[in-house]
Amino acid sequence: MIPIAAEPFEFPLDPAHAALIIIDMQRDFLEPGGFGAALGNDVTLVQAIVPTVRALLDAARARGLMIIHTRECHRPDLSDCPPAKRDRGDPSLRIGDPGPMGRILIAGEPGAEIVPELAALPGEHVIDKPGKGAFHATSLGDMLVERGITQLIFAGVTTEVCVQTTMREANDRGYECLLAEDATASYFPEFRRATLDMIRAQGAIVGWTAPTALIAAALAHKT
Ligand code: TIU
Repeated sequence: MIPIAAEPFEFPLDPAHAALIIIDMQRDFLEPGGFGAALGNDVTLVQAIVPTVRALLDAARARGLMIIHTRECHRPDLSDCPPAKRDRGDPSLRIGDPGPMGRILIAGEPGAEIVPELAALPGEHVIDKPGKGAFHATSLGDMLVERGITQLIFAGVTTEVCVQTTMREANDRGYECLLAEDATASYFPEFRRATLDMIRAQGAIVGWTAPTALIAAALAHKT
């Protein structure tokens, strides 16, 4: 066990049973012309974390952790996209509409791909998910049980939507969840801050948070 000086108290990292899960670092959320921008957001805020997520990914790769990348996207026929999701709000482009990076949030289109700096390597897992949470309607739960994973280290976007939803799903399933504070971002900085606070409040009611440098140092620790 390698202690990490996390908030609200020490996180007991057990690398043999820990996985890194990087949530939705896709062009559709990070680049102009994608889903995030179509919802009216400034994507520069979420682009900024790419180097930090990469540092965490490199540390997890060096340690030999199980690595999971998720992508929020839908089948081309939209059969896994509830109308309640597609019709919500007044976006400039809806899920499935043609945009500058192909059809918005559709599997196989350029916009649904993970940004090149964080692309999965052979042997890493890529999970396409139709929901905000990565456990809903995916094989993630079975995959983690099969590998004996008990701890999840989280990074990605957006903090209060897909990251928080997945962390809550994982917490209810009994996983110890640690969020890398500076490797997650929101289109709304105040939502990111509030999410970090609510995750670790009430004695880590959802999980822990720690800076990437501390997590990377723990992963590099030889025990
Ligand atoms: N991946 C993810 O967070 N999906 C979203 O739709 N996030 C927003 O903040 N819109």
